[in-house]
Amino acid sequence: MSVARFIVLEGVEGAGKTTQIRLLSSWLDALGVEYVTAREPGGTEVGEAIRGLLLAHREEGVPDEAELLLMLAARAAFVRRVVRPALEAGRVVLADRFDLSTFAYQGYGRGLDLDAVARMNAFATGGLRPDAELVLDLPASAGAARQAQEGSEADRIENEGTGFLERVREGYRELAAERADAHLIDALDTPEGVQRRLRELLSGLFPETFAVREGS
Ligand code: T5A
Repeated sequence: MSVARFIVLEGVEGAGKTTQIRLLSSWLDALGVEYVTAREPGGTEVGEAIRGLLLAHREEGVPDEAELLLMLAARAAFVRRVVRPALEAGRVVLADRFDLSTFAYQGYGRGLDLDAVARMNAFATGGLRPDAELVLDLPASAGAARQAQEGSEADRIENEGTGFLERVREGYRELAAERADAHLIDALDTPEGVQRRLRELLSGLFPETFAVREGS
């Protein structure tokens, strides 16, 4: 039986996705599980170039439809160049965002039609779905406060403000309630507490993948 799994971390800005992927990587190293990590938009040469286009500040702004199509163009490359090859090689993929971000940001945040987003997303992914979507949930203002404390400069999407990001958060909560593979996790806990919860969840869902390998 293949132990390859496609695991996605989701949530608003500053929810702790990067932090948790780093901690999950240490866990997988200790278990002797082979994995790759990647972020979206990004993860490939073309995806990183699109990320630069999307997150830079633009005087003219970016029409919502153009934003959606660019996110999906990056995803098409990500699926074909990173996710499918890794899964076929029997590796775990730990992704920082995937299609739930598109539903939450471009659907709930920007107000684009969710059915249209779903159709175009299915074309971009070729129907590939994550095995688990771990949604780190916290008020958008708390995520923004973490980022402010970090001192990082806000990108174009973060600059949309807390009203936009609260719609995104509500979107995540609704989507997580609808999707069987999505799990809502309280991200206000400490990084260690969140990590403990994620490990428990993954070990329970996929015991054959997240178990100690012989020789490790
Ligand atoms: N986007 C993306 C779309 O609109 N549509 C799409 O389809 C896709 C794929 C990507 C942007 O693109 C948008 C969404 C985004 O706007 P990004 O940089 O990948 O941008 O996403 P961000 O969420 O902005 O990434 P961040 O790195 O800022 O947030 P993280 O990864 O969630 O948070 P992290 O781990 O970097 O932590 C942030 C700070 O909080 C601290 C950390 O030390 C750090 O300082 N922290 C905690 N503090 C207290 N308690 C905890 N539990 C903490 N966990 C972390």
